[in-house]
Amino acid sequence: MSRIDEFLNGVRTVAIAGHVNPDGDCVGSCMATYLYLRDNFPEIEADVYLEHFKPEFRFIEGIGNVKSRLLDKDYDLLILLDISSKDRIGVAGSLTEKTGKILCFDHHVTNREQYTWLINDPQASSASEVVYRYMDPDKISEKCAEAIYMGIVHDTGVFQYSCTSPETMRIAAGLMEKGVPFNRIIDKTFYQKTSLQNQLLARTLMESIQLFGGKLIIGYLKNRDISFYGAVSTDMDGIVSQLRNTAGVEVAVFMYEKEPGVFKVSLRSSEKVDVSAIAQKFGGGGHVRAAGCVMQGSVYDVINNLTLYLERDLV
Ligand SMILES: [Mn+2]
Repeated sequence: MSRIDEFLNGVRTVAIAGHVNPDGDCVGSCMATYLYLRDNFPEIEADVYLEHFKPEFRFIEGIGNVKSRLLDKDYDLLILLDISSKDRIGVAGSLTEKTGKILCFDHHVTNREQYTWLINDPQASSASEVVYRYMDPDKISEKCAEAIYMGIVHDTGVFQYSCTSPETMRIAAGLMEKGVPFNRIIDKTFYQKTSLQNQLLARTLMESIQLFGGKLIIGYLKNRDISFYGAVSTDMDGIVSQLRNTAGVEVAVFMYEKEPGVFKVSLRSSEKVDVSAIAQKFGGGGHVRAAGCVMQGSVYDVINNLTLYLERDLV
């Protein structure tokens, strides 16, 4: 099947869900799918499930209808976006057990789940790009285009990361022709930081350490610092990319202690190292150049465990 439309035969109710800590691509692809259904299939009842997201994403049409708690309801079809693995679905996770048909659009090389339909392209810039290919361009409204554009902007770091392809640019051009306010989306949702985000970034950079002749950079925030600032996970978005921007760095690691002794670890690589392979060693996943996992212990335990694997690639 080549269009979302074809998956909707006989479908009256749809649940749409992304992953925990939803990022721009997750929110963008989920909302684009929701708006595509709302605009073109008004007879279908669709609910979107997402956890807490950045307030900057609130400009997206229809986002006020997002559900953060599971409704007591059965659905004919579950559409999953950008989720990589089932245990990252969050609030709507139990729907995978009781929904007859599941359609998943993704771009994670580590996604090996079994669904009714899994459309996964690890070469694609974003889940937003993958789901776009299954939409009829003539049926994409300007509001739907805004959501897709935001998703692509976020997962490509504004068309900068190596996942950006000529196809990505052609899609973005088509969305621009729909009239999306591209400069406002890029500025307000990607570059603009709150004062708190800037402080967390500054502190992390100040205290970061470099190993292996500067090829590895590690930044971290401990639980007590995060509570001191009253920060939540989205306040730390983008820190790992800034670490990676350091001259000479091949791999950047950012970790924050989400509860005592438990770190959420983000990995980015510039050219050589496959960080998804390293994240998988610790039960995580992601992409070749951007991946993540959860690790236990002190900051130094985490660093020791990671450098064990990174040493081979960086020395
Ligand atoms: Mn994504």
